[in-house]
Amino acid sequence: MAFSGAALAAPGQQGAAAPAVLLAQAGHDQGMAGHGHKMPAGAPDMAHAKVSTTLAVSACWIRSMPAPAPSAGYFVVKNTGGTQVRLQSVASAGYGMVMLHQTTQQEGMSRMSATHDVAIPAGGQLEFKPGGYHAMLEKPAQAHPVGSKVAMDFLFDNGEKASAECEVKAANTQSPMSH
Ligand SMILES: [Cu+2]
Repeated sequence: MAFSGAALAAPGQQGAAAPAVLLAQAGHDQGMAGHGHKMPAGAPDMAHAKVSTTLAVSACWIRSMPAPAPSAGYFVVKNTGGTQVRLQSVASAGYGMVMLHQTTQQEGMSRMSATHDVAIPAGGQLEFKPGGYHAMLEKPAQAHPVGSKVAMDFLFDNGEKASAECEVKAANTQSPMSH
């Protein structure tokens, strides 16, 4: 998990297994985005995904952590479509590397592990929240002060994508979106 300040200037140098995903706000013109992934042939790719009309991400926020700790992103994915869809990956121009993680409790210990293909039920929603699923945000492209907003893109296994503006909140934030 640890990364040094050098990673800020040279994203992708560390953690060679996962190349940096620096997705620009454009679509097809960004020919490099997404390439170099160890993705199975035929898997959807962010640059070519179309914006979904049935999948939406809301209430997105990022827990600001002091460097060199990675930050965590939380959000709600809503699926108004008629079929279950799986969230495959998350990308942000604000971070060199984004992974899907799940926090679980084992014998009283909290631990995080990488996860993939998180299912969003048809006509339902899934909340990524502290203590559960989250996006692990590593190698920030620049400092993201509390109160600033960072765009994130979400890629689903049906070849569609959604995006959200995520507000950076203080490290001690517990549940700012509680409802
Ligand atoms: Cu994590």
